[in-house]
Amino acid sequence: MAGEPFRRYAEYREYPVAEMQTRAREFRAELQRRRTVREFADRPVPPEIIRECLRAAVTAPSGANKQPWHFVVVADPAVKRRIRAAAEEEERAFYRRRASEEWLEALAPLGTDEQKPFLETAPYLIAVFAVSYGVDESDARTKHYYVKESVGIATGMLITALHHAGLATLTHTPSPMGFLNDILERPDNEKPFLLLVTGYPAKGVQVPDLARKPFDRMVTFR
Ligand code: IYR
Repeated sequence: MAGEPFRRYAEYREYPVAEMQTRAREFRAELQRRRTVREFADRPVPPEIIRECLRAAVTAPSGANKQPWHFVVVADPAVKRRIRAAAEEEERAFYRRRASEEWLEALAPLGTDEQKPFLETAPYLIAVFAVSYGVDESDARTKHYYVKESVGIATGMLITALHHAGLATLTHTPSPMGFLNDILERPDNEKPFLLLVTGYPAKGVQVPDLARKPFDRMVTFR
């Protein structure tokens, strides 16, 4: 069968069990400190940090290794301003008309509303696109598989990488987000997945005092 040649997985590392335990615990503690914030400082973040975190994200596993994602890093204030204006327009409709009572009630503890100043304050907006199909050299469409799962995994890895680097994020999903294709000039096969607002948290930022569900209700061992 034709295909990619195989090679030895030489970069794999096994750790002694005690070290695995320490690594697992320390990583868990590190992730436990992650909180979504909705207010960002306007302090600049070196672009190399964002680049490194994206390099981590694109190592994600994906359906048939199609890597069906595209990330657009927006730092240009004029582009951020356009994104904010378009997002706030959709959000106004959401909060005033589209959202059900139940949905608004579910959001109440988060204190969200139609104002999205962070879309201009934060130094970076990372627009994540799910690439629903590929296009080959002769302009024919090629299939992608498990696109949402793949992009979700890559986005999770990106959030983790940014947090590990010491940055805060907000997963923002204005709905619908078609305006991102227009503003960022992305083709029709790329569907906006979410906007990851990234930067330092605002000084003294407050977060809702939310509880995580009890672990044993979320995980079953048998
Ligand atoms: N997209 C809106 C509403 C919103 C929806 C969910 I589900 C959230 O977890 C948070 C917000 C907004 O960004 O305000």
